[in-house]
Formats: sequence, C-alpha cells, structure tokens
Amino acid sequence: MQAKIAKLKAEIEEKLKTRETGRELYELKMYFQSALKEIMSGMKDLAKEDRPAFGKIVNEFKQGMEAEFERYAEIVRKKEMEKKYAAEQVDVTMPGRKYKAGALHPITLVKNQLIDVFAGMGFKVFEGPEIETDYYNFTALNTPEDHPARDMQDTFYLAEKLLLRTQTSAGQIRVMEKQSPPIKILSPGRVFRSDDDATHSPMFHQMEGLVVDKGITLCDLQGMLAEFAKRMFTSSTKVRLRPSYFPFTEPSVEVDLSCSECGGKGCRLCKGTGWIEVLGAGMVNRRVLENCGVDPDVYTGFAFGMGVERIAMLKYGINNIKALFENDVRFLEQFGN
Ligand code: 2U9
Repeated sequence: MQAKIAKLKAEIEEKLKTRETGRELYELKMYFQSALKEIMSGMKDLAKEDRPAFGKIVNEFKQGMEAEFERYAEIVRKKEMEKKYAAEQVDVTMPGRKYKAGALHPITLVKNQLIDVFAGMGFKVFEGPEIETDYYNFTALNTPEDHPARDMQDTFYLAEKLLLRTQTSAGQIRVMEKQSPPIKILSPGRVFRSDDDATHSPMFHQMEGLVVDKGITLCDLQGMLAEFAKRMFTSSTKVRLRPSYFPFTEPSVEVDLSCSECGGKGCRLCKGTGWIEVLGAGMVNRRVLENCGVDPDVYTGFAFGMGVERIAMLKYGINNIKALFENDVRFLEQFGN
C-alpha cells in the first residue's frame, strides 16, 4: 500500500511540473482524488490494528499533495498570465499606419474662394433649383421663343416646359419676384448645357451675381469687378470691358482680365493679346426687372456671370476641362489642401 502511495506521489509530482493551464491542473487533481479514493478503499482489507497507522500515512499524503496542488495553482496562474501578456504585447515604438487625408476638389476650392471674395463685398448666397421651368430659365430673363439657347440641341429638356437650368440666374428671378430691392445676391451652382469639347462640359458650375437698388450704374459694376480681379487673382490684375450682347442685360459687356501669366505683355495663354476673357456682365435689362415686378424707372441693377471651371483652369493652368471631372487622383493630389 505504501508502495502504491509512493508511486502515485511520484507520478503526480512529475505531472504537476508540466501543467500549463488551470484546466490541466484541475484534471490532474480529479485524477489524484480518484486514485486516493481507491487507495483508501483498500483500508477495509487491512487488519484492524494496522488501520490507524495506514490512515495517518494516507492523511499526511493527502494534505501534502493538496498543499502541492495549491502551490502549483499559483505557478500555473503565473504561466497563464505570462502567455496572455506575450500574446497581447504592443510595441509602442512601432510607427503608426499613415492615412491619406482627403482634400477639396479644385472646383470646390475655387467656388469657396469666389464665395469668400463676394461675401466680403456683402453678397448673400442663394441657391435655386437645378430643375427649372422654361419661364424662369428663359422667358423671365427676356430670352425670346426663337432664341438658339432654347433649342433642344442646346438645352436638356425633361418635359415640354421643364428643363435642367442652363444658368443660375433662373433662381435669381425667384428672389427678385419675392423680395423687393435692395438685392445683393450670389448664386453658385451646377448648370447644364448640351456642349462637350476641351473647354466645355455638359455640366459645369456657375457663379452669378445680382445687385438691384436705386441709383446702381455701370460704374458700380466696373468698380466691383476691379476689386474682384485683385482679390481673386493678383493685386495688379486689371479689368477691361468690351461691348457684348445678352438678352437679360442692356448694355452687356464681356469682361477681360489682364493676363496673369505674362502680366499683360502677351503670351501663349492670352494668345498675344495681354487679356483673357473671364466673365460676362451688364446692367439688368429693364424688361427683366418688369417681369419680376420691380419698377425699372425707380430701380436699376447690374448682374454678372462666370464659369467656375474656367476660373479654375485659368488659376491653375489646366488646359482641358475633362481633367476636372475624371477624378484621377494623380491630378487631384496636386491640389492637396
Ligand atoms: C438676372 C439678370 C441677369 C447674369 C449674367 C452673364 C452676363 C454671362 C456667362 C459667363 C460664362 C455664363 O457660365 S457662362 O457660360 N454669363 O455672360 N451672366 S450677365 O445676368 C443676370 C442674372 C440675373 C436676374
């Protein structure tokens, strides 16, 4: 019996050393307890006088082994923690992953710059609908029924009298109808025309302005444009007005700015003229004012319109409008802001 105990003791002690987890230790303890039970069940086969001595030996063995199990419980717990810490180890000196920050599209950049310049002059931003009626887009803007812009070839019609706006001035008519002067609004937004080549896109962004009040003259327009040219381009940029024609303005002007590339001397960009056509403008046609219920004998106004893509192309030296719509990251990355 004593030999059995010694064998079990040696076996358990050997196995205790290799326990790695609490679960393994628990299973070994179960094994030890059942083996001990078996040894104790042998007591009944002993002579009565030998039983106390045997009981003492078994008891001492049991207590000794339980103390060993307790000691190993702590060792195994430490082993488990070490494994857990090793698995969860973080190298705080490792450089972090670099994420590329997004940037504003050049159209948005230029649109925001334009809004900043005009907001600084007191213009309030108004955005009208992209789907317009034929009345707001053409009729109210004094564009006759037989005007080429009204042709199916030039305008995207959605229904007989419903279209994708070709100019943001359509929305400005809505403001004039509702609000009496003084009016000083800026209308940025997408417009749609059936045009597609290196400098035209079927969808582009416009920025149109409208000022209506008593005593507004072409001089006010000229002064505002001079200030705009300086703030948007360089402090030495000059403005030149040339006579033109638009149905919604009278007189109408084409606005040139001195070439930012050569400073007006003449270069490839300005085709040797020293000037670049940048926008259109004029005094609001009295018929347009009348259409909106504004008395043209009391109030006058000026208006201007420009393509945001054209301004972006001039500012950044982009020669094909398509580059602004293809979303090639190699192109867009150059505007990282
Ligand atoms: C109202 C009345 C008149 C806005 C104007 C232009 C001249 C003009 C073009 C520039 C390039 C359009 O984007 S473009 O193709 N625009 O030349 N726009 S005057 O005139 C208005 C606006 C609102 C009520």
